Amino acid sequence: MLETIGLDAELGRAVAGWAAATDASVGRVVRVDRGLVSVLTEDGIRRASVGGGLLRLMAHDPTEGPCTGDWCLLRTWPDHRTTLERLLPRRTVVTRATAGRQSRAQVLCSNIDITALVVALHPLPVLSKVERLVALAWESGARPLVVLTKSDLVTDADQVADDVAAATPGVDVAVVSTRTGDGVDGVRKRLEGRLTMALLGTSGHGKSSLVNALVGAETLATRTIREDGRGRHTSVRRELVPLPGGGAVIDTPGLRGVGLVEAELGLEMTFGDVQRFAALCRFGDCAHQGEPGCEVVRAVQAGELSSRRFESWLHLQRELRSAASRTDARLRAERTLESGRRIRAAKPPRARPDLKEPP
Ligand SMILES: Nc1nc2c(ncn2[C@@H]2O[C@H](COP(=O)(O)OP(=O)(O)O)[C@@H](O)[C@H]2O)c(=O)[nH]1
Ligand SMILES: [Mg+2]
Ligand SMILES: [Zn+2]
Repeated sequence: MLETIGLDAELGRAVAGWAAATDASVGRVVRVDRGLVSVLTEDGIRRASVGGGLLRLMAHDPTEGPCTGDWCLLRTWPDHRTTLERLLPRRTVVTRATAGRQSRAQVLCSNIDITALVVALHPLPVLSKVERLVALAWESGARPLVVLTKSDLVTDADQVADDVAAATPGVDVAVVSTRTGDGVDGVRKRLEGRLTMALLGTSGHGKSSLVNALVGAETLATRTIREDGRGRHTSVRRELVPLPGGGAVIDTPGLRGVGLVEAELGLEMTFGDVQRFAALCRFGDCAHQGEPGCEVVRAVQAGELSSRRFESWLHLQRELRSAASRTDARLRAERTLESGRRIRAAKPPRARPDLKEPP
């Protein structure tokens, strides 16, 4: 069972020694509700609380805590309680900056092979928003895929798909309608090889409907009706759903504003063309606001670069810079606290649990 959602020889080796020595079992986190974690194991879903060692790591760094998609080790105690003891090293992570003034990364889900950016064809997609999502997706380490949904509502789906493909070089673009079923098989095919796909995007664009179409059943609530009778679409949890033919999808709640953290690589992948012009500006710190010898502005004026793309890139860059400065401020504050603390107690070195050496 776990093989069909990505448990492979490498992961198997990583857990073998430890699991045998401690009688632990392996599983994959399908959902986290506050402290309680639902884990898919060979014996079905088990509910576990987070073990003490892991809690201590989390106190230091919340990203060490379990998230949907994590491979983990569970132990069952004589009183039948189950605890989640360790997380296996994450191969990929989707993160976002947390809301609020501190820009600390929050891990949304892990061990993703494909990040699907789900964008409805109707109303017409805003290209700068798609670019922004794609930048986030590259950062995760997973392969991005743009899924354009609701193709039944428009007549020019292929034209829009071409525009999106032009704005996201090197990224696969799929067109689907969950209403007619068009294109759903194409998305399912991309999960061959027992891959895991996370669905990202703003709510209302059809993520949960796509999960249902892929599974072929009503798995997740696509609709809740509010008291006042107005329809509202919600999916409040990040939930990993195994597909009948192998592979898994993770539905995520709508991302209101996707914050970018350390997305330098994502910018590079998404705006490589703009960055190549920028590298040729006369001044290294050119702000591309009319400085002499600015290659970016020249390219826009010469029609070699669209001004829409230039604006979109500028906007993302500014956002990155301010996120980085917030992180710097937080790190400075933490360092001050830390040096105060060191006077009282020397901190033990922080080590990641080494899975190869059984305790
Ligand atoms: N016409 C049409 N409507 C769709 C399609 N996919 C989803 N919808 C509708 O769009 C709304 C939001 O869908 P949902 O899957 O809940 O979006 P989510 O918030 O991204 O999970 C619902 O009313 C769906 O019925 C589609 O392919 N075609
Ligand atoms: Mg949903
Ligand atoms: Zn410039």
